[in-house]
Amino acid sequence: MGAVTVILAGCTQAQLIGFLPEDSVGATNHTDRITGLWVTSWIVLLAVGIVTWVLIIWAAVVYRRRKGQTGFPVQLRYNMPIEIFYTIVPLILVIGFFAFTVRDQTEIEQPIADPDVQIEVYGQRWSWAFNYAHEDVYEVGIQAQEGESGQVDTDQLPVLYLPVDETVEIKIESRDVIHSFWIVDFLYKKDMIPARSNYMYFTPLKEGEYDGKCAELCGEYHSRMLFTVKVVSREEYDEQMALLREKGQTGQLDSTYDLNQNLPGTGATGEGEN
Ligand SMILES: [Cu+2]
Repeated sequence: MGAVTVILAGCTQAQLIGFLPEDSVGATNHTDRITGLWVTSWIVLLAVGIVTWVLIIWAAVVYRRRKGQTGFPVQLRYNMPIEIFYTIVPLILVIGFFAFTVRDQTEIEQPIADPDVQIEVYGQRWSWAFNYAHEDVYEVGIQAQEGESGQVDTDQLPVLYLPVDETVEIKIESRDVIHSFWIVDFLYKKDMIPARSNYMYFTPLKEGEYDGKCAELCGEYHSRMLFTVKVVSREEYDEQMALLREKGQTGQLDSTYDLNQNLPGTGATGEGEN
């Protein structure tokens, strides 16, 4: 522990969070847990790496062929202590990684019974639609446009608003092919699968602007499938909802707009249609 403390004391912030994005620190109620799993895993893996590298170099140096030696060196096999060591240690590591992953995954995937904010996100080639269920308003975007310098014009990206310190449920859907809903600094993404609903639950804890993108290659303009998340105060959130209402964007953009209308269970026959 002493050695670890000394080593970590000399670390930069970037190293302490395992080179994950710095804005992710405290971004949601889950990010610290995810960073913890990531960093601890790397510390364990590096420790295993150091032991392995030292043993390789030690064996190569100490047991190298000396001048004048001929024939094979002494052949060793069935070394029980070593065989037990390299069976047990990986087993402990695998069980450990599995256990901590399950622990954190269970915590992160825990549904929120009565979320303050309920949002339905549709992925569609190549942008996003956001339905705000409680407010009964929606926003729909277009794929990223180029600004004058050829860079992405961030002002034209669709924006998802979230109120800070309130519990959020996001229902994740697709209108066409598999996309993936990823808010980079929230350190979490989830596939958007046609005819299937996935969910994400979290509480944003830090006001700010975060980048979102599609993380599943979905076609020609996949790389333009970007959005912005703005975590704002409740007042500003309500203002934005009122603004959408003023623009006439009331109601929900539901599955009526899905590309695939002939999925099993929808009652479609496929006859007389194409
Ligand atoms: Cu996509």
